[in-house]
Amino acid sequence: MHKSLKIGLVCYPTFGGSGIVATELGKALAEKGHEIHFITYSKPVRMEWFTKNMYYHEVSVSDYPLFEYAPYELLLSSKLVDVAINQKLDILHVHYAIPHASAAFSAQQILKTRNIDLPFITTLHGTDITLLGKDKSFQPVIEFAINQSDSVTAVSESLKEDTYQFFDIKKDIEVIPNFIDPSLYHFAEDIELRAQFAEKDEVIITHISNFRKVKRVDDVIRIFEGVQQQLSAKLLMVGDGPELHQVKNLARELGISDKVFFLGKSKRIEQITSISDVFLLPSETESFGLVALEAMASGVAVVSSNVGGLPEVNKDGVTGFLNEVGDIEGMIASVLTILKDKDTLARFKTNALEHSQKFELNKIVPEYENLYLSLVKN
Ligand code: GMT
Repeated sequence: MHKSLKIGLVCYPTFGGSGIVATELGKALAEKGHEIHFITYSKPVRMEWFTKNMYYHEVSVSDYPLFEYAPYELLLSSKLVDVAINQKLDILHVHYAIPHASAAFSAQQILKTRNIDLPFITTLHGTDITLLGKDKSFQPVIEFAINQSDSVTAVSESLKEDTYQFFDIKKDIEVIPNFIDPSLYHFAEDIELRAQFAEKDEVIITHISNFRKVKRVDDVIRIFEGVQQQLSAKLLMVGDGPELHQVKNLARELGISDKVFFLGKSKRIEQITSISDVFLLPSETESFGLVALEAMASGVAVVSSNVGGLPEVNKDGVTGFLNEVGDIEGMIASVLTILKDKDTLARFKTNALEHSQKFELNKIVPEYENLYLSLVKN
């Protein structure tokens, strides 16, 4: 039995993949007997009301007339100091570099003046490097905070390479991929739910995201438009975000809105993936694509772009297909190939499920645990 640790976890508590990874990691570690302290501005969406060994500390962002923008990073650093002292944290693990890594560094320095040594790990998730991080307005601070971290992990080989390319990084970056809890996805197909959207002989195509530009949700609609000309199909669009309004209009303009269901945000995406045949993820950039892995764990074939970490998750011609970003015609052809007959679809679905097993929680969580143990002094 490993030493049980008191671990502070910092993340974005919303529907984004980094917050989901952090929350699922916290749950798995709590289950293994570690004490987990989430420190963030609201309760992580996947955190249950009360789970043994799991605690939540809110960073309250107060209004003060002088501030046009509340200084979240300072408030977070102060909270980290407070939680580290009062809960006697052994280690801090921050998910998403901006602004969590620099807040952790500043908390670490403050704690040093009180003779407390608190190592911190930064996990890079994607847009903190590929979109925001390399922006000149963040770059110097992010580079510094990554280099000051006691350990740095990235969620794919591709993100690791991008980080070395965009920044002057002096540290080794360890790749620890996203993971899934397989027990969540062994969910029998919900026949009644399926019947709400599609006839027996129709296929269901699904997309789940935060509907940001980077997800290219327009492409999802256009791909579906091409597919439904060839066979009877329905499209489920799950999530919410800045592009939602525009993409609903596009479905109307293309005359397919009766075949497209916009379902909003969902905490239980496994119910939706359990009734899906093909998952679409045509993103502009994607460091890993957790949502594609979640779909695969439900036995859903994936058609995605070939960027970032997606080729590490979706195996071309095996678990689905990879096409160039923006290659709508190519993606239509890929979906049609998967759906060409029942046996082909079944083969892709089985392969997707099998490949997802490489990323099961019991294989990945010990990698984080070993990293913590290597940094914590007795
Ligand atoms: O995909 C998003 O826009 C959300 C973002 C996040 O940080 O919450 O997701 C990133 O982290 C996930 C978890 O590591 C990865 O699976 C996603 O691929 C990555 N998104 C991008 O790189 C665009």
